Amino acid sequence: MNIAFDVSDAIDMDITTETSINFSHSALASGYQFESESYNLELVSASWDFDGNGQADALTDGLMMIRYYFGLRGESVTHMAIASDSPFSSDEIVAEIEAAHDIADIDDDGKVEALTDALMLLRYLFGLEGEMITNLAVGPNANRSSHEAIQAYIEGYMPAM
Ligand SMILES: [Ca+2]
Ligand SMILES: [Ca+2]
Repeated sequence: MNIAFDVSDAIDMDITTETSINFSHSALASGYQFESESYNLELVSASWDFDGNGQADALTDGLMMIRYYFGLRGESVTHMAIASDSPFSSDEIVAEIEAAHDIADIDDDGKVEALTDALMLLRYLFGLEGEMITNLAVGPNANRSSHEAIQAYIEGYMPAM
């Protein structure tokens, strides 16, 4: 079972790093007992702002993501693509891209790829809209394929203003 949680904007992720998920029953079939174990959910903030300068931009964050998913590593990912006001080192930025892997499957086909997910993010960050984002870039097995859904998904992980 997969459960998606939306974390309230009122939560300061610098202070709150985890929360307990508790389970209780509302109905019990006769002859059965309910047993539950609480789950500690780690809160991880994620956005497309890999270089941490407060904005997600095409020629920095978007370009670095597509390079990473083309298989580049280390400074080949970040060369000439880090925002001048980024507080992060090259290694830290690559770690941020890796940490965002869980959100990076934009078309929800089970894998993150340069010419689908990363390309759509890059197009969005260049300011394209609608089908201009998704044209020939949605994987054949995508579970998220409409340009409306994909644009909304990308917007959901834009860094907070
Ligand atoms: Ca950025
Ligand atoms: Ca994908």
